Amino acid sequence: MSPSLSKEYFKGIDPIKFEGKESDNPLAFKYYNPSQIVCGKTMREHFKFAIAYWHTFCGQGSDPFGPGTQNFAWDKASDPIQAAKDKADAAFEFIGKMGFDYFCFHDYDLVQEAPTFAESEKRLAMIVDYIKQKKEETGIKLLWGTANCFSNPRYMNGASTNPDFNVMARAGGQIKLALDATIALNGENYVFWGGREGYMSLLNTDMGRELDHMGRFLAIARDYARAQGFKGNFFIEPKPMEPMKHQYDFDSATAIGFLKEYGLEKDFKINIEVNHATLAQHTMQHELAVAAKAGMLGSIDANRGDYQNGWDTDQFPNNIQETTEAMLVFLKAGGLQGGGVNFDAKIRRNSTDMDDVFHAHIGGADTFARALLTADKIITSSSYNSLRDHRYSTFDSGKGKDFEAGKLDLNDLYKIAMENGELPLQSGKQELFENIINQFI
Ligand code: XUL
Ligand code: CO
Repeated sequence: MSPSLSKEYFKGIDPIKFEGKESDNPLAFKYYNPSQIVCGKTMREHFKFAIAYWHTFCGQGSDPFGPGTQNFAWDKASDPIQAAKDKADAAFEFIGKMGFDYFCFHDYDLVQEAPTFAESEKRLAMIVDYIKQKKEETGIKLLWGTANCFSNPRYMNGASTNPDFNVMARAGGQIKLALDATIALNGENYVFWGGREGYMSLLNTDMGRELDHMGRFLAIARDYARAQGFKGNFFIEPKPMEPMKHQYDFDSATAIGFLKEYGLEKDFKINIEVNHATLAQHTMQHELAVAAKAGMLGSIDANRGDYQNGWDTDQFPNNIQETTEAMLVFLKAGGLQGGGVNFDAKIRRNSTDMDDVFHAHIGGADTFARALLTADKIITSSSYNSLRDHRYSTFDSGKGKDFEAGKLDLNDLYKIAMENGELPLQSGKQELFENIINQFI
């Protein structure tokens, strides 16, 4: 069946439009107005919202206590290629109706992995051709591709860090094909999430050797993609744990240190996920600030955790306060380098109506839009920036300025300390800063 003759899966749902915050239409954006300019760019350009193929079109809602609850109309064909085409039809219909421009995928989200590697390669080539046509028809683009090197039992001891060379080589073969697919689909970026790159027990693990293998593996993956003409960014997506007890890409700071140690910092940036940040005992804004400081703020996987549960619940974003604080860092950094905001989030197991996934993405987009508008107002019409700058004003002139310019040594500090005597306390004014955020929400 040619893409243009495909059937409608989300019947009765029209394209989602911006209607403003007075609208009572649940299937309309209240804050996300794609063409509205904020801080010099349209919201559409700031965010580059993307749909995560795995959650929205593959995730059936199973949990450790029961099977999936979703009954996807595109998941009926017994032939894997037909099933993959049906899923692509549903995906492009959904993305188009949301008015988003991008999607993200793992290789085996697009089509089911085959019993042999050779057959998997054929299946991927077929579905990539089909999706290429869908992209051309709709103008929808690929934000990033990746490889699922964590679900298949062969990767239970890791992929690029597997102690068995042959398993590592298999991961290399798989990532070559995922890079080929990403390049064929004009992907703007490529992600590495090291789901099983880490350990369950340090007792049976040679951590130094595994890290060296991972560094070498990422370098040859980059070299391959560059040789094929790929100009986009590579992203590392940090996560501290789950599924492993300890994952090597623990958080932004750890991943940046790793990239610098292995000479990968020119090609790689960071893809920061909210729920991964909170699992690492950080806030999202902390992770964004760390990546921005290193010039490596690449992309965002948008979702949220649960305050009471300590695992990766991947809920849709809805916390305006937290997202506003994240958008303050985002705007200060000048936005994302090459990436976008990918909804790596899933509806709850008991959300089983066809419209639930629309409510979820509308809510996520509105949360980011409202937070961006609020952060912009805080920056342009409050004392927030000047209050923060004022805390550092002693470095703007005199000896403080000399220190920043590298002109003072420790003896100079000793002399200044002697001359100054005891110093008055300077308040951090945290509560005032917190009140400014609330005032503008
Ligand atoms: C897992 C996760 C992944 C990556 C891509 O927690 O976030 O879906 O985003 O492999
Ligand atoms: Co993610």
